[in-house]
Amino acid sequence: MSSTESLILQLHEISAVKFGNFKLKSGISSPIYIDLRLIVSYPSLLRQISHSLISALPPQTPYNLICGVPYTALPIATSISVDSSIPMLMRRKEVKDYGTAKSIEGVYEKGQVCLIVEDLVTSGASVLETATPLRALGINVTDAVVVIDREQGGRETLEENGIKLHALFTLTEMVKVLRAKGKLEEEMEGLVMRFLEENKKVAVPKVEKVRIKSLAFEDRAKLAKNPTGKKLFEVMVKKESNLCLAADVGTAAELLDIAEKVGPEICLLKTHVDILPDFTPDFGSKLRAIAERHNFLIFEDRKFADIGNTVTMQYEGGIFHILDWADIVNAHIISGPGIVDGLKLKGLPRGRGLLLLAEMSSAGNLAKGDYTAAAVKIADEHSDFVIGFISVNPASWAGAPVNPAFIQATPGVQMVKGGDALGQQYNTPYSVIFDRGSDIIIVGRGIIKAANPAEAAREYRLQGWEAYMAKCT
Ligand code: S5P
Repeated sequence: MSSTESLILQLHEISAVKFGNFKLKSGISSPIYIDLRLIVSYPSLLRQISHSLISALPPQTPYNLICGVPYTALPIATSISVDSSIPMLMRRKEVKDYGTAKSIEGVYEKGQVCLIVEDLVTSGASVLETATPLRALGINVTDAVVVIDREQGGRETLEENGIKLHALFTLTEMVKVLRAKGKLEEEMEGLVMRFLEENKKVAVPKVEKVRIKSLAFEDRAKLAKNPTGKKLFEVMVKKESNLCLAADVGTAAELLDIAEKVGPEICLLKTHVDILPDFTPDFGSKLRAIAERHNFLIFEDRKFADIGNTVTMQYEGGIFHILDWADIVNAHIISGPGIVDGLKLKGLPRGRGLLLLAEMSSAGNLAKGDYTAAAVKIADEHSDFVIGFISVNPASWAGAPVNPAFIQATPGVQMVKGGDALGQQYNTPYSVIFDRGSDIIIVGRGIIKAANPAEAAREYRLQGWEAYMAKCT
């Protein structure tokens, strides 16, 4: 019996592979269920798997670091590291909002090569989620080794991202071995093979979608009609940053302080000026001086929503004089295109830009479908003033492709998917930029609540930029 056959039989023996009728997390029913977390209870099997994984690598495979995809592959990576005396790195799935807020733990130098270890590869997304922060730190990732390849596009997606996949066996091979060894009835084998075939087809369009190469920000800057839109693209390229800080702090003094600290990492700083109890008329000029020093733009998140005539007054008047200091403001389109005409009347002569709220990040919001499509239509009609959208999943927008001169900026971003107690919903920088097709990540509490906001901002910038780079190659 080959060592692969023996491994497959042992996995079946300990019920890490089961056949029957299982409801998967995604809601679909599956005749096969794989749970390799169980191997931590069988040390000799764990050791055997680690040895086999290393043997599965071609002899010339370069690596001097090992990193397991959290969580199932962590013990496997640890076992390989201990066995081969090659140091390991650990990726945090959730980045703490206290302490150092690092996403990679361990000692490394730029230019080292890290082998990624994973238990099961389906689309390849989880391997990429581990490769991205490593690459952002200057660590090379060229190879990944896995126990089981589900053959659902993972190999191809990883190949396109410069990662060669080495698998101990495919799911099909595993099913064939179990059938040959009498562990599986013919009928169940048929069910499983049919399920795999059908799910292969389901997975393909998703993989195709992420393959569309995005136009670089440099090229999109040339398409922008609005001077602020153009400048924002240029700042992003110059600073290698697609990070917007949502500076929702308690006072104007704190805001100016965090702007100074985080300034080098961001392309855009977003304010809610009406939450600052110590606002004074010189706030705008103070913030602009910091923005000039660190080369970022200012976005007042005023979310105008009234009729055209009213918003002209709200934009330039009152206590805040937003028009005087904010490069960019935003507006809901609930009141119709007149709101854009009103804001444009004041903003365009000053070279300002406008973002339209096409989608929102909060649970149960009504900005979807026809509403989102209406925002795109209004933007097209005012592309001299509108510079883009607040959006959540622009890759899913139906209909004609959105003009690449428009910038997509997405709130609801933290290192871990989740939410807050009041309906906010978070996605990771990678999924926002790479999967959901946005350009800018808007991050508030992920940065301002961190013990070291500048360091946290740097981590968000690196992850956001790496995901953008991955989209362009
Ligand atoms: O749909 C939206 C639109 C915006 S502009 N959802 C949002 O959360 N925002 C803003 O983004 C929100 O007002 C806040 O300033 C920021 C998100 O902050 P965080 O602390 O949840 O990251």
